[in-house]
Amino acid sequence: MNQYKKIRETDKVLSAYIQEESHRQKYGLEMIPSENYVSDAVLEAMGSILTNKYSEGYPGKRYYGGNEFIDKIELLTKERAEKLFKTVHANVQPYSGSPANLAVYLATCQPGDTVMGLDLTHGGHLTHGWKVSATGIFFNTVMYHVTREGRVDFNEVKELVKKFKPKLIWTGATAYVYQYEFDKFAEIADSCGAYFAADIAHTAGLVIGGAHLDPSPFAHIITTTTHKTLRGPRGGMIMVTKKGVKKDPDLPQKVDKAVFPGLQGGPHDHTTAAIALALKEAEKASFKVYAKLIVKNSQALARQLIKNGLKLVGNGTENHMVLMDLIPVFGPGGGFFAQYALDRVGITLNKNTIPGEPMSPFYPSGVRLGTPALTTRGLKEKDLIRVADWIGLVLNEVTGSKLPGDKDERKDYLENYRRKVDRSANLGKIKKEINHFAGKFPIFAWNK
Ligand code: DSN
Repeated sequence: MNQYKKIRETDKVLSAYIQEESHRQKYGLEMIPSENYVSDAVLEAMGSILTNKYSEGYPGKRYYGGNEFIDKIELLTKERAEKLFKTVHANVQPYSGSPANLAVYLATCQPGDTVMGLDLTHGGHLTHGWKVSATGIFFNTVMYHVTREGRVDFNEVKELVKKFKPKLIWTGATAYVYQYEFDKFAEIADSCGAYFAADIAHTAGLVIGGAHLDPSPFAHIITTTTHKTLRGPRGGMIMVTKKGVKKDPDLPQKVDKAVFPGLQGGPHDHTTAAIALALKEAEKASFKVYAKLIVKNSQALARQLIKNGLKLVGNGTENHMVLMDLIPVFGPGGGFFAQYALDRVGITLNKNTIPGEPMSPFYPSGVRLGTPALTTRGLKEKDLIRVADWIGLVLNEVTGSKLPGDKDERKDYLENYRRKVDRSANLGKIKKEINHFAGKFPIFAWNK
């Protein structure tokens, strides 16, 4: 294998680890809904000489010399982002989603101001004000929730807004199976004069691919990571909409100041270039096909999981992910059992809380899985039906495992569980089938 030849020549130990991970990525089924595979072009940009440069500041206003070409790259990326997301300003420097979101607080709020976001255990994100995040420590955060069906409880949102009059309201999630209701949030935020920020990290690719509602007419600010459905490098962006500039003409400058010098130093120019490439790929007609197929695949997966007797939050999905309620299979706190057994056969997903979670984020009662990465590899609806059948078989194999209520008992129980799963001949057989199946798909099937 010639891939990463120089790494192999320089560091055999590291090279072996990378090869192992590369093998896992090729022969397994990657179903963590926030993960994806990038094109070779994006990968090349990430590994380019652009990593050698420092460029604090913004195009035309840098603190170091030698930035004439970096300026061109950043401007190109910014223009592409603004066009694709229909916004008037894009900052493409955030290192990832969490710093991007923190910059929004810095741009719009003072420490101690009241902000609102979706509760983490109901599918929200840490940076939407969760208590252990800097956003929950330095701001007065009020959390809204979802109903049993997993939809945002807008009656609650309205009441909370009336009572607490937040300065900033977030929408967006990490575990939400419906389209984000930007219009409803906009109406509520406008009623109290709050900034409305849409964090579309999970759905950015779906938005520009026409497979999800568009936040640009509704939100003042849009944040996103660039590595999920958008299929770029690990990075982040903050965009200001026309509506945002109407509310606050200085918002673009406030955002830029918050990112640098507020929070970050030099931007990662190799990442910026890779974002430019991902955005270029997202301009192609085939990206729309990919985005729509992600949703179709996820709906095919959901239907077949239900056919196999499994319970899904919301009984299906409107986007790229499915949230499985495993209480009927394992009782409360059984997400780990599913994650571990599926990992063992090569299906990677993650344990996750479900609405009304009876346990905790560490021992949640569900799993979250999705189709962006598999869609990038070229899997279609019929393939997802097969995948759902394997998931059904694996869960059948380990059904009845139950998380002990007594914390001291848990360690031994979980160790025994792992041993049983590792030794299972049936699971070993399924693993071989899955490795064979996954290995037939290219890593990136959308080169045209
Ligand atoms: N880690 C991301 C996810 O998996 O959804 C959120 O930051």
